[in-house]
Amino acid sequence: MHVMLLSCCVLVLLMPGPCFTAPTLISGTESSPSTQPPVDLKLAAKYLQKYYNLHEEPLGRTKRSGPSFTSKMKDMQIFFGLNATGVLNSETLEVMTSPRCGVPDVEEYSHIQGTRWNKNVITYSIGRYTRDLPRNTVDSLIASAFNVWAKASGLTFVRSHTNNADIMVEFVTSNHGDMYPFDGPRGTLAHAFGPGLGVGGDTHFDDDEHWTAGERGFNLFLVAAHEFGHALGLKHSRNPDSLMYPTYKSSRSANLLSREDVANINTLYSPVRVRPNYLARYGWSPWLSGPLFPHLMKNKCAPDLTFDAVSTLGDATFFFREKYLWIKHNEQYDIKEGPITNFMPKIKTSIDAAFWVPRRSTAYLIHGSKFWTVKGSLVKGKPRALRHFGFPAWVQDVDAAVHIVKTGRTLFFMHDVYWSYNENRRVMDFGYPKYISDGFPGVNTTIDAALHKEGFIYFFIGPQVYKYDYAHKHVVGVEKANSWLGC
Ligand code: NFH
Ligand code: CA
Ligand code: ZN
Ligand code: ZN
Repeated sequence: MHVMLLSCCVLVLLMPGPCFTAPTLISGTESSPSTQPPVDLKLAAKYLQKYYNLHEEPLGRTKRSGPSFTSKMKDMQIFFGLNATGVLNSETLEVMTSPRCGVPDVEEYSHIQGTRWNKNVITYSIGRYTRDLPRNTVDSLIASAFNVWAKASGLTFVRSHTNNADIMVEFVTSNHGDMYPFDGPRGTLAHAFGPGLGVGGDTHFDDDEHWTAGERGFNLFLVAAHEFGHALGLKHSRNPDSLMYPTYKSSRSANLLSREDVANINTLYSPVRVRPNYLARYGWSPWLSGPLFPHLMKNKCAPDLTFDAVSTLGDATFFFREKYLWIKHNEQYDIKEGPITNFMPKIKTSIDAAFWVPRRSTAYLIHGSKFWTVKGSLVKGKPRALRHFGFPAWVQDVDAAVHIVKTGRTLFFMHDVYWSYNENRRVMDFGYPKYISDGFPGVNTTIDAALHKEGFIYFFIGPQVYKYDYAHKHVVGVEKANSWLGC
């Protein structure tokens, strides 16, 4: 179970995202007094909407002048090192129509780094090879690419021949099992997932490219070095001299890394942060905050931390809060954390309630009137309607849910009432809803999350957890919710 769970955890935080070839031109019929053909202005507007958060005007029209358009245009020009005129010129248009990645620059570049590996020895393994080069050439180009980063940081890369190395290197084409199919020759050359469990760190090369060890085609060493930057947690750089610049350049100087690349890898893996559980012990610290600190990290030790949902999932306990997730493995001290989408890319929302049915090895994650099934480790298909459990139509969401193995029942909590669902017969028990205060004396408030463990139900209520003896029907203890996360 443990292993299965790990394999599900898909980390996409630093995924450069799928890239597309040149945007198609929208044929313009409108005439315009502007000196620019309207077709280009439309294209520019679309581009700025897509990558620079330019807002569309109502009725699907976007002003192609005005302060917002101009300033977004300037942002884009500054980013690409063009003259920041705010006006669409041929140079700007050329960049806009050249192929690029489908991730907004504002987001992609706004932070130097993302997550990091919490260790300095990182394993890699080469799975599927390309036929463009002999295997041992691939091996040595990949090793050299890792060496670029090893020389610049305190990191060590160790080759493994297993399929559970931190960084799995693979040559694949088009659809290859993640959500980012490759696009055939040219366009996107490769992509890598940021540090993390499962697919985290994995690096894929588009085998529809012609991979070489020299100047022709695409140089595997150069592309791999860029990808491994992502696999270590680096984002794109706006400096064309940086290896982490988003476009391929065959002519790179002998020292591949720019000063910025070196600074970024060392900021991310600075000695002070190499200590494991550093964050777990100290939580937020003023000198760690600010732009150098991964912005999505939540302070799990804030005294008033509450959870939306808590559930067992295999050998681990999952704590959901907004779009964030902490995972505590039962036998391990360290806690994995990150945006929910890092672990379950399909789930782009918060989770209201979650429960685990061990004999089906299945977790159910509820958001609003829908729920996802997580079987073993994978989020299955599309979300289904909560109605499926036999709720009356007026129940559009639930606050908490918990499955009790002994009785084969799942309890759903909503406001001050709860339902009991018979998982064996898959029907709602008769006589529900009942008042929570009747069924659970001592608990007389709305419940945020509930978890069943070793005969007790733990009710997460605000920043507290009530330990409830289910057999004897009374509260036996109260603790801080985040004491579960080692705070
Ligand atoms: C890439 N990337 O494929 C390119 N760029 O230059 N094609 C990036 C990799 C290079 C992965 O991490 C994708 O960022 C394309 C496009 C920098 C090694 C700029 C066309 C998207 C020739
Ligand atoms: Ca390609
Ligand atoms: Zn891929
Ligand atoms: Zn990249």
